[in-house]
Amino acid sequence: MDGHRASRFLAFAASACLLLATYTPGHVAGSGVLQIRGIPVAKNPLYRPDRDFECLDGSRLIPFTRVNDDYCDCGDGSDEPGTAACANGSFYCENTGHRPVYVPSSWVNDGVCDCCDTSDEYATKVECVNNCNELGREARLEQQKAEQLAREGNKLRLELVAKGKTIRTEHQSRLAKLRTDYTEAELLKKEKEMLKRQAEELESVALEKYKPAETEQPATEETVGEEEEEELNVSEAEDYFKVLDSDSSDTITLAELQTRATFDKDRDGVVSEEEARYFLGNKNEVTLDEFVDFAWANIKPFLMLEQGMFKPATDKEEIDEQQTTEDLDHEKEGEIPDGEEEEVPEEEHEKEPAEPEVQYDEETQALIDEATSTRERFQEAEKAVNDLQSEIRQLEEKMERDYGPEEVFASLDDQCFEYTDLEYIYKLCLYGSATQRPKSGGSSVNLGSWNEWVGPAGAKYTKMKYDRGLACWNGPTRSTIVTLSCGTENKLTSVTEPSRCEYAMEFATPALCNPSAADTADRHDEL
Ligand code: MAN
Repeated sequence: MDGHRASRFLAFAASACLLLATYTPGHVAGSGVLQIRGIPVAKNPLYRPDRDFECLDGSRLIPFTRVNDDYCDCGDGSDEPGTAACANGSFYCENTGHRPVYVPSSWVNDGVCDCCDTSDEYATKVECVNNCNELGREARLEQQKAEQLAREGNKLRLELVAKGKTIRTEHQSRLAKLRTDYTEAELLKKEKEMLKRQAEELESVALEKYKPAETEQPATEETVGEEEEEELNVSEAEDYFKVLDSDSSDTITLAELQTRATFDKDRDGVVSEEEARYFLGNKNEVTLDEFVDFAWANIKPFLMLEQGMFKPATDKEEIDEQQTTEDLDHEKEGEIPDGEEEEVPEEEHEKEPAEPEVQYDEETQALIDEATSTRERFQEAEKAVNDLQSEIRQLEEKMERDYGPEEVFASLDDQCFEYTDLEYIYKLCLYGSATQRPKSGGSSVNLGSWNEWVGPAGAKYTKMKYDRGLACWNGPTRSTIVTLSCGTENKLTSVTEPSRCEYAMEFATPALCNPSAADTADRHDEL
C-alpha cells in the first residue's frame, strides 16, 4: 500500500498539478464552481478556497493550498478528503445514477475501481468504467421488489397483529378464570384435607387395638428395615443431586434438567421448562435439602422407568423391591462417578398400612375404607390445585413474553417449522426450542430453548436467541440464533452451523414486513 501511495505521489509530483488533486476536474457542482475532490456538495461551505482551512475537528488552521495537497495536516484527515495521504480519511464518491458512498482514503488511486463513477481512480493508469447507471437501475429494481414484498407481507402482518391482540385478551380472561378456579380448588382441597384428617383419626384409633398383634414380632426388624431404606434413598438422592448439579452451584436449575433426555416426559425430543419444573416440584431451582425432600420423589420413578424396571402401571406402589435396588445400583455405576457400592437390605416393603394379613372387624374395616377414600379424594383435590397452579404459571409466563411490536409474534408462539439439509432435519418451534434430528434416524438433539430477542439497536426484533441446548461434547451447550426477515409466508429458509454447536437459522415471516419502516430506512440511502 505504502509503495503504491509513494508511486502515486510521484505521479503527482511529476504532474505538479495541485489543482488536479484539489478539485474534481470538469465536475461542476451545479453553478460553475469547481467541486472539492472527495467531499459532497453539502460540505463545500467548510472548504472555501478564499480562506484558510480549519481542520474539521478544530485542531488547526492551514492555508487552503494545503487542502488535498497529498500531505496530511489535520489529525482527523479532513484536509485530504481527495487523496490517500491521511490514514483515517474517507473519500466521497458522488456516484450519480446510483448511491453515493464514502470509501476509505487508502482506496483512492490504488489501482482498484471502487466508486462506480470512477472518481476514486483519477490519477492512475487503471481504466475504470462508469457503471453507476446500470448498478442504479438494478438497485432500484431490487428496491421495488423489496417494497412490493413488504406491501404484500404487510397485509399478513396486520392479520398477525390482530391475532396477537385477540390472543392477549383471551389469555387475560383465561387467566382470570384460572385464578378463580384456583381459589375454589384450594378451598376444596382444605375441605378434603379436613375430612381426611378426621377419617384418619378415627382410623388410627380403631387400629390401636390391632397394634400389639401387628407389631409384636417383626416390628423392630421392620422399623430398622424402613430406616435403612430411607437412608439408602437419601444417599441415592444426594448422589444423583451431584450428577445433576453440573455447574456445582449447590442448586439444581431447570436448565440443568433440560439438558437430559431422562426428563423428556412426553418424548418429543425436548425437555421443556414445564417438564423440568414438574420434576423440581413446580420450582425453578432446588437446593440439596429440597431435592431430597420432594424433587427426588418425582425424579426416581422416571429413572427407574427409563431403565425399564418400573411399569407406569395401575398400581404405582407395586414395585419389585429387589429389582428396584438393583437398578438403582446400576444407575449409580453408570452415572455417578464415585458412587460406592452399598449393602442393600434384601427384604423391604413399601409401607401400606391398610394391607396386612390381619382380619379387621367390620367396624374397623369400614373406618379404614372411609379413610382410604378420603385420602383419595384429598389427592384428587390436591392434584387439581397443582394442575391449576402449573397452568396459571405457564400462562403468566406467556403473558410476560416479548411478542414484539403490537404483539405481532404472539400467534406464532409454539408454531413449529422444519428445514432439511443433507444430513439433518431441523425444527424450530418459535418461543419453544430448536432441534436437530439425523435424517438417518436417531433421537433429536436440543439446539437451544427460547431466551430473548437479540437484534441490534433499532432492529431488536430481527434476531432471536435460543440457548441452553444439549451440551456439546467437550464444548459449549448448543445454541441457535434465528435471523428473521420479511417474507409472505412463515418459513424456515436456511440452517447452518457457523461454529461447532452454534447454529444460525434464517426465518422469513410477514411479521417483519413493515413498509413504513422500510421506507424510512431506504430514504437515508437515496441520492
Ligand atoms: C452432532 C451434531 C453437530 C455437532 C456435533 C458436535 O454431530 O449436533 O451439529 O457439531 O454433534 O459434536
